[in-house]
Amino acid sequence: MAEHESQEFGKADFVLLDSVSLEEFMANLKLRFEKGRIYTYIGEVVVSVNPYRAMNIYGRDTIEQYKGRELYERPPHLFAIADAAYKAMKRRNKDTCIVISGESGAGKTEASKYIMQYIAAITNPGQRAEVERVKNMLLKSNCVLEAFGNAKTNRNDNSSRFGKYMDINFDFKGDPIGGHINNYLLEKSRVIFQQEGERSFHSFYQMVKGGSESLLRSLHVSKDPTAYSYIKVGGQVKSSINDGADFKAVADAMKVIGFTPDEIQTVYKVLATILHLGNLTFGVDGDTTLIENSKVVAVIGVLLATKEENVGKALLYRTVATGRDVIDKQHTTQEASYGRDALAKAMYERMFCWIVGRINDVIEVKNYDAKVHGKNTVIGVLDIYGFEIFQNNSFEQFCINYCNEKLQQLFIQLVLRQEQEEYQREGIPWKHIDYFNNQIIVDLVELQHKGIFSVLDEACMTVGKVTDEVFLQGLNSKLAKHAHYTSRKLSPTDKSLEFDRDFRIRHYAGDVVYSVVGFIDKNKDTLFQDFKRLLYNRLESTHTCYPLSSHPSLSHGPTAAFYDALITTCYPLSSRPPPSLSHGPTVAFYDALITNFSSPLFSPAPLFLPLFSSSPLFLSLRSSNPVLKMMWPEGKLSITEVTKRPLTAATLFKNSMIALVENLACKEPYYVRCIKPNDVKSPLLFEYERCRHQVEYLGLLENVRVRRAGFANRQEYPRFLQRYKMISEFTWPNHDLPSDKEAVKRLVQGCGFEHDVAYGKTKVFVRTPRTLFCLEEQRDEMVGRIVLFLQKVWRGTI
Ligand code: AOV
Ligand code: MG
Repeated sequence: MAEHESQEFGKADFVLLDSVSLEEFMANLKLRFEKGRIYTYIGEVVVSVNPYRAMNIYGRDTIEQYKGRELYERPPHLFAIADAAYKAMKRRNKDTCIVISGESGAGKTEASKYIMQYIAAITNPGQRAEVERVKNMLLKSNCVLEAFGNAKTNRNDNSSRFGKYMDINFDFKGDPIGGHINNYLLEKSRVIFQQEGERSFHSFYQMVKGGSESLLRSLHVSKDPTAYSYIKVGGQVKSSINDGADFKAVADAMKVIGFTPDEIQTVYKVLATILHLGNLTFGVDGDTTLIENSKVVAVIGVLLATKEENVGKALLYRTVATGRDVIDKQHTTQEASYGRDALAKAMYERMFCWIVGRINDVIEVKNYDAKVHGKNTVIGVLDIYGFEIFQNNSFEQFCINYCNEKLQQLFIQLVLRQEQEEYQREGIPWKHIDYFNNQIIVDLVELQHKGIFSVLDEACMTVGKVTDEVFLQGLNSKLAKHAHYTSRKLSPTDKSLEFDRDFRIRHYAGDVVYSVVGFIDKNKDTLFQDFKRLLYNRLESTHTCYPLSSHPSLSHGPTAAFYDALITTCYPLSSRPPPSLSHGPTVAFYDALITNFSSPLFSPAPLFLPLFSSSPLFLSLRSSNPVLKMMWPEGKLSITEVTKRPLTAATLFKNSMIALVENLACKEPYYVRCIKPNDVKSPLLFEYERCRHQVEYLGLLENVRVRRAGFANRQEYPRFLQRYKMISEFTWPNHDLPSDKEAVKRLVQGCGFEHDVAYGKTKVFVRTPRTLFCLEEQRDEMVGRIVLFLQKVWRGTI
């Protein structure tokens, strides 16, 4: 018997509630959670409550039960939604996506993994080797990405600190043939800082705990994570996770995916470099800033395959242009620390993106000819960082919470739109249901000129000293009247706004107080981290152009001798131009210079050292490690790309979110709405208020209402017949009416449900759940009678 008849476990679909009220909804959710039924439907949406315990519902036998079945035939499950998305894609050749949302710790990442496992398990019945390979890669990539992109936070021991959207491509047979991962804004500030009780990314602890002695010796890393300041800021080096075992699992997964030994070694070197960087301290001797623990510098030099003095210079000096001269200016200790941290963050972020890129190289669809095999279709799985509120909320939380606003907006649009479209398509009238539309908050953040991101970008472009306070003033003057924005200045008596630096956003999921400190820096990030671009722009602007192609020594491209001549003669470039470049170097010349910068033939003259030495790029470009160089690919950029003004972190994030939403909107969406039952990770505790709040802000009640105001259930005619044909003499075992639609009409008439049913073009719509109950009851009864009858026939008693 399908589970939805059993009252013991509550209603399997919220649309079947006797009346739609918050109380009834909550009572059903609570009952089901307590009975170990963590999934419940709202039509085709799965509501999931994190069980915080291992559930025996994901095994091979369960998978078999869901394979190819319809949603309502089995108890609610992620597998059913995965199957529905898969079937829709296969039957109708449609791209689908599964959007998993919910706050931090609600169970999104776990859900996304079960969904992928299910898809992998039900595909490739023919055991084709190439498909098996792809499936294996897709599954293995999770483990690698979690190691480098997840961390323990105060909300979740395995919190995703990056957003992930994964496309799985299928061939005409419905077997996975490849995929692609898009990653969104990694919370790189975690590399250097963690709040009390939190950890840095798992990868660091995994290496320190799980790395072999010889590996650690070669990296000069000790086995004690508390020896490294960057990863002990939060005071938590242990977690519920077994770091040592995970280290091996991740190393194996990387091998399987196809990372070479050199690549894996380089990853360890980058991790070790970051650990060492964190231990560097700066002091002063008279006027000189110096590194107090110079042995560490030597170690970093070795790890990065560059000279010790390059590292030292990069950390202690920066280049300043005074008029036409270029000089080395020493950092203050504060500036040096800032630069060190920026380098550590940039190195980690680059490495993470490079890892994603390498995985994509391996899983991308190869050798698929759409002309021969037909269109390859896609199921996208979105698992992003959930809404979060911490003790201190900064730029990262702001971006994460904005991202959740965007997804909520998409849910509102698609769930309503889908419903609307279905009624229209089927020729059934539609009634409007009220709901809270969070578009106003999305606009507050992203609107051109008026939105918070625009105000932030504007503040970052301001000439002169830009401070976070300037940004806050901008917000206060532009948004003073906005219903979802306030700040300490605007609401001085508000107790939740403790400090002058605070502003508060009323998000769809709750109020969050953000500290403005660090916004400017984090947003500008892309503006200043790339010192190579700075070099380019500055040199270009101080020199006139010379047509490089006509230069005799360059007719076959720049030679080693050319560079030699350049280096020796052009210092100082502006005051004494080399004769062969009497009109000054051209743009193309600089292009060539930069492109060839990592060439072994090229050794930068003193002029260039300080220019590059303030850049993180300097280290990698000068490094002779080819894997490291791949993580810093700007050397390959053309001049137009290099000279373009870099976008800010906020703008990049906003653009990536807009693109993501557009991509999801053109696919057929399936939703998983995750709920976190308590804050203490207990499998027993259903904190009523906490859950009620989530149900409210997720708009679940409205979802039920929309679903019910129209029709609680809809089924295609043949499917409906197949399930209920035994309850009418006109339809069992077969009907002789002109169409299935006519047969369904006849069946419904016979049961007396006509008033509660509407007939669409391809589907029958059932308004109230009670009708469905009755149908199910009658079906059960008839099935029972038929079985009895057949048994008698077999026994020969009839
Ligand atoms: P999240 O992805 O939604 O948070 P996770 O999927 O990482 O949350 O879940 C948090 C923890 O809850 C997991 O590590 C498990 O211990 C437990 N859990 C979740 N779902 C299940 C399940 N189906 N069965 C058993 N345990 C589960 V965040 O990434 O922080 O937004 O950013
Ligand atoms: Mg997650």
